[in-house]
Amino acid sequence: MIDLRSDTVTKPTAEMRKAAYEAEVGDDVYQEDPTVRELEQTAADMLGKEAALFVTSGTQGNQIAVLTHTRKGDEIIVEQDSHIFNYEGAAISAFAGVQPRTIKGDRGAMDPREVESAIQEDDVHNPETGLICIENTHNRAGGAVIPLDNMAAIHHVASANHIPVHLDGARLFNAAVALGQPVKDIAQYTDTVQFCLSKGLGAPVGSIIAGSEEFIKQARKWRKRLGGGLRQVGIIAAPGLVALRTMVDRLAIDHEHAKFLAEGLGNTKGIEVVNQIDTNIILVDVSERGLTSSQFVALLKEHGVLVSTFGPKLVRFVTHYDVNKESIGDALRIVSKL
Ligand code: TLP
Repeated sequence: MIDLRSDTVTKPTAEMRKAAYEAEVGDDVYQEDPTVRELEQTAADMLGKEAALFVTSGTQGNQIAVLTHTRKGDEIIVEQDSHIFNYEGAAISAFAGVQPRTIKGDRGAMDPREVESAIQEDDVHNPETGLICIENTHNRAGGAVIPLDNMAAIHHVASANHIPVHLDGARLFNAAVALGQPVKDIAQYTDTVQFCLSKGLGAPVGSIIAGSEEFIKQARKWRKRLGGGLRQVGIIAAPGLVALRTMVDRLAIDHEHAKFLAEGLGNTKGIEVVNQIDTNIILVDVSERGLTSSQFVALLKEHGVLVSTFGPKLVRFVTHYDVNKESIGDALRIVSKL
């Protein structure tokens, strides 16, 4: 099987498995796991934030951020196609008790003027705007990199209105590599950040959230309330450290592979690549031949290629380090034959 469903499918490297085996551990609820502490400090330094917290998943990280920043009855501004709004089981409403106000972005980037006008006025009838969320790279926009000037402008509007900005940076390192800038340069326009260790970076489990010391203190409490206070968790933090030390620069290879794959798919009759390839995600419209995305996905699966549906007409291909150029060439030959 050539698995192009997601970069979440990557398996830990030999170095990660060795690091897990050798990890020094302690009880992390007592903050006594040295490996977790090292991971959190390393991540905080990379992001230019005061503190960081290791959490079980990207979803848990985003939800802890929403819970920590907001109060029940608040409204939060999210991009219409964002992961937080579309793919987290309405957790913002189920857990934090906030309602979303959506803005349609351009390749995932919200217009700062629209963000400004979506901020609620102080009135007895209105919810309070408690948080503004940005997603970089933007998944449903096909791995689009949100430009730094856009993030700066939104952050400016947010600060002027005393509203925090949270970044869903599940694929933040893909954005940084595509921009050729350190993650710090992106994180500077946010109050808090979530990034995933278990996507393109290849670690088996976990995400990081980062922000001020005070934010992380409150976030730690929310993590515990949600049952996410883990014990000798250095075992899974150790591969995360290896991911940050060894897997960042190579994301550029995944981006090259995505361009190569998109070019081949674009030259295939009946398939239209609908996104600009900034990073590792390709979205194709398969409707021209009268196929639904589910039929297309099933057909490819029968022939050894795994991809995922992204709506009735759209199919998503994601490149990652477990799929080399040769396998991508094989996948292209299978698609064009079919
Ligand atoms: N995305 C997954 C699916 O949930 C769609 C994928 O395969 O792309 N933010 C963004 C932008 C994400 O893409 C994801 C995962 C998450 C958050 C959640 O991360 P996890 O899966 O660790 O909870």
